[in-house]
Amino acid sequence: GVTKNDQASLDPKIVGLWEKCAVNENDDKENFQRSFVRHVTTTLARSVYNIDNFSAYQATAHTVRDQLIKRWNDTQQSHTEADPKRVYYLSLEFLLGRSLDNALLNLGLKENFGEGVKDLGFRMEDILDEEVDAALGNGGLGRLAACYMDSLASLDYPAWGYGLRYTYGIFQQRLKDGYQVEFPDYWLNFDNPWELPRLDVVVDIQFGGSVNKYTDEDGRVRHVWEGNDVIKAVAYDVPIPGYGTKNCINIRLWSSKPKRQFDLGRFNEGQYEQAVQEQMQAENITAVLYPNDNHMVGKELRLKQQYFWVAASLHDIVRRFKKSEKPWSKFPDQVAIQLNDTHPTLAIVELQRILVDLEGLDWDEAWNIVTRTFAFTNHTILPEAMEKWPVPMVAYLLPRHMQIIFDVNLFFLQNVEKLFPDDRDILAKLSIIEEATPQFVRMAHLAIVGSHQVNGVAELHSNLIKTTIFKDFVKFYGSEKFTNVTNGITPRRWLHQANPKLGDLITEVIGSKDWLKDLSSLSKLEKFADDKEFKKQWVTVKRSNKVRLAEYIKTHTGVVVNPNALFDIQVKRIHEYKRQFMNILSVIHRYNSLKKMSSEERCEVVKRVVIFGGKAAPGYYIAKLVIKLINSVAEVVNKDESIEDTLKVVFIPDYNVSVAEIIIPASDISQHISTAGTEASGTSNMKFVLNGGLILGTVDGANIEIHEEIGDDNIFMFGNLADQVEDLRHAHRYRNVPIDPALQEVINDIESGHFGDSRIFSPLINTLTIGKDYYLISDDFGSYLSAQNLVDEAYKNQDDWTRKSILCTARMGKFSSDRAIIEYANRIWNAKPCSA
Ligand code: T68
Repeated sequence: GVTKNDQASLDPKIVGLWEKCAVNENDDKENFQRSFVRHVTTTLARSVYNIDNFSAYQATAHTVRDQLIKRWNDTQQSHTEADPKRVYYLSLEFLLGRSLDNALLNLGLKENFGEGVKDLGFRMEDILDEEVDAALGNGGLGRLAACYMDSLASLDYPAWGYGLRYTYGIFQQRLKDGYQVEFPDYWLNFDNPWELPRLDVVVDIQFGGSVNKYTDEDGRVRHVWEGNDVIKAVAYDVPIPGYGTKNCINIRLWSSKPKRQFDLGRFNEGQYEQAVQEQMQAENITAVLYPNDNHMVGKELRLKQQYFWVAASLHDIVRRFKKSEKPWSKFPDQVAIQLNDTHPTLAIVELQRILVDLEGLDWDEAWNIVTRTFAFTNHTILPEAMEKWPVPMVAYLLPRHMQIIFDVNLFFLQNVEKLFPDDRDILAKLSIIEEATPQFVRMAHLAIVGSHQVNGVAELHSNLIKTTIFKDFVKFYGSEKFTNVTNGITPRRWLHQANPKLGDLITEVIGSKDWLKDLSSLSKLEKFADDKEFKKQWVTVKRSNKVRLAEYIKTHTGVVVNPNALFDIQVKRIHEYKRQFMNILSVIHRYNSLKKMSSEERCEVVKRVVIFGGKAAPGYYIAKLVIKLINSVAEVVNKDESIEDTLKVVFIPDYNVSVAEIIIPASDISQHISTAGTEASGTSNMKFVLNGGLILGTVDGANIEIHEEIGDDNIFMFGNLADQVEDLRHAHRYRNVPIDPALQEVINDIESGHFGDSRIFSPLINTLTIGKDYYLISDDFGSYLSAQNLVDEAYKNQDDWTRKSILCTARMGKFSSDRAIIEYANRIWNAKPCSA
């Protein structure tokens, strides 16, 4: 039938109005100001004589929002008409950060609007600073999803993201006595101009209940799942504008609402509390983001989140496909679904259920459609991060899905048996079900079996998944099913927006802004690496970014740092495998060396500011102790006048996307020092180098490919290699490996009480001494210290350092998320751009 929309678009009067409206009316200064004032008076209902920075932010944001909505509408309309193959990126996390600056830059409005607000008595920086981050993610995985959305939009792919609209994002971190304390991130406190509520797009999601069987007219056994609990999913759309295109894509975030407001019967009986309870339970589902990265927590509510999200998204995707009236066999030609880690793996089961139970397809026909639709990205090989759900929990919440999983497993293992007759061992290893008490569903196995491609996120990582955790799957499927797509980052946010001065300098010297669309054109900078005048400008930019960070540090920690010192930065989630512990231990070593020096000797040393930042999962005791140790060391070092200002230690609280935008452009050295083989890729490493910072890193993740691109002279690599890790761990377990002597000295120093009551830190020290040093800090400590010395030496030659810095930026073309998205589109999704 004809929908409301179709009728409207047929009316020539409305078409005429729409076309007028589709013309940009707010893009010059005067139009912007008109819109600004209109939003202050109508949207905000405030007096124009009483506007503070926050209102100015809101009015500016609403003006930009109007533009976004127009582009969003045009893009979606043109996709509906062209009906191309669509890409759906399913991610439980989208770590978007702030939107205003990004939208202004991507839409090309920043200059005019900047002048517009200046005229009205505001500074654009102050306005931008009013925005709260959208922090619906933990770290790398969530930020990667956000970078990929920027690239999908900028490259005109017909793509949508699907996620959850958490009421509380990642917690806010504050420090009390050097300890992390968590505060709720109630980011929706004020209105959120970057979302479009679609209160009419609602999907009923059921849980629990039972499965009934019946035989249909054709004599086939059919299943009907009757849930006993229904919750509504309401859509909120977040427009994502591309750079240098009118294309604007969508992230659809689902929010849970109770099916009924509350139980009127109970209410009338005077049971007010129980009546409201149902509502609260429903709203619970999307209340909070789980704050663990690289760690599985088997909470029932988390499984409910996953199914709620996946079921609502698939309902939407299937509905859109059905509008085209194409046969089901065409589904994989119209739809590609990318699973961001195993979190959305139930989507595989849900699609099979829709096709078999609701649409009446044969099992095999349906399964063929399913496996041609999905592809799966793995982000870690850490065993504690592997998702597995107890079979009883899945069976209770999703009884029909549990049956389907058992059937998928049965047919899969029958095929395995055909290829490897009499090999009981490989059946147990490949099974989707782990045979323990209780049984578990291994989500990664389900994701592999239900997808046509599986990818890792950097070369080393993609090789490791083929030789370690998934090696038996390679035996069965062959290695073609497994591939690599090295991660990337968007140069729009991470250079153009975060480092405008460097962006302008680059544009000026290479004579165009092409690099924003084609990052490989940064190679044009190479020939200026020895240009005296250019180097001077390069240094000036870095210096001003360091001043900006020094001011931020002063405001947020009270510590005064010298912008002429070497800024040495490690910012990322606090995790044992990332080894912030090793970093702070080396800081203690440095401090002790400085104390032993004469003041003449100290004159010769390179001054350092060692900067840390990052959140620890609230339940991760050891990670929280690392934060405490860093702060205890900082307290002693920073007030020790005897070392003058040769060393300062800073812990920046509440590291998030917008803080990263200040920190990253200011680095001289950043540290990416995970135990080899543990960091799947890392993406901040790319951001630092793109901004002309050098890396001190291990031979791990994307560090290896960065090294390949920028060359030996421009990176400091150290430590044991991934293929040595197993033997080293074995040695720690079964032999008494002596601790590195320099490390032992540092341990003694902590134990002497130099940094406060040493008993606090003994659980941490124990990870090295009686805990088998699982992350091999002792094994890498010597080469780490040597690499640190090389950094100091290199920094003394400022001119050569600047040359290295320029070459770093010049050679980072590969790490654009545009390159990564084109690889996904060509090698995995078979999707083509479709511009509005
Ligand atoms: C990260 N993973 C990888 N996980 O650690 C990092 N996990 O090497 C890689 O660069 C990045 O993914 C992008 O590929 C994560 O960030 C999580 O945040 C996470 C969240 C929930 C559950 C498990």
